[in-house]
Amino acid sequence: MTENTLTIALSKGRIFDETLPLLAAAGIVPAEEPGSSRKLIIDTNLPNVRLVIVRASDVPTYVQYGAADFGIAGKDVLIEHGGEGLYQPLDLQIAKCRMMVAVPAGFNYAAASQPGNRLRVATKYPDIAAEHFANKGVHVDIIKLYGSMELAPLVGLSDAIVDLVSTGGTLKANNLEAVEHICDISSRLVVNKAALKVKHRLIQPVIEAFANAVNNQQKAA
Ligand code: PRT
Ligand code: MG
Repeated sequence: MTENTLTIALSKGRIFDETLPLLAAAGIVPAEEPGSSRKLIIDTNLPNVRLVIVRASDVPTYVQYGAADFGIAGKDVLIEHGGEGLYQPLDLQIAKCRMMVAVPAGFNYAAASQPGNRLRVATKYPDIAAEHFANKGVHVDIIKLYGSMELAPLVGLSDAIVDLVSTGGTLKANNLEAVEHICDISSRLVVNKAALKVKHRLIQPVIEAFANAVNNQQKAA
């Protein structure tokens, strides 16, 4: 953690795309597109600012340990990470989606999820799923998966899944239906607590530029 440089942790894909306008508002323009390059460290137009490209679920870890000063992570990832060592000053209102329970079309979820019953639930989000079903008084066997949750109920691995839904197209294509809304998800700015103190002069203007850009986007919407 060099005092006069800023390292920003981002994931490829939707978060990167939706972060570009926010970075631009803070005067930061990446030198290249991570999609078109295999580089994991990307320079920017500013000599003291660089981006590191990591897995979406690894962003909080890089920031927690100060390997990046700040980053952008989905609320889903932050809940599972726990948020230790991180400030979360801003909801960026990007990469929005919903955490849902889904089951095969026609499955009688209302009957299966009565308090006292037992359900097998496949998910990448064991903490979120466990809390949701504990609140309902439903016993669950959580089956941790790392992707393609939609497959699990189709091949008898689970009764239900807990996953993110945005358009609903993936559920539909696999003959599943959303039966319960757990929470709304968007991406947050996460800042290393020590870096916020030591590099306040560098980080504070970026937080303010992001906040203004988010406000302007909300007004325009
Ligand atoms: O892909 P990788 O394993 O590296 O990581 P990741 O899947 O966590 O990363 P990425 O880039 O796919 O997602 C990053 C973040 O985007 C997530 O942490 C969420 O906060 C947010 N986000 C927003 C989403 C979605 N929308 C989303 N729809 N993340 C995933 N999805 C998936 C969902 O899991 C399901 O498989 O898209 C599918 C459903 O989409 P629809 O449009 O068919 O409903
Ligand atoms: Mg993905």
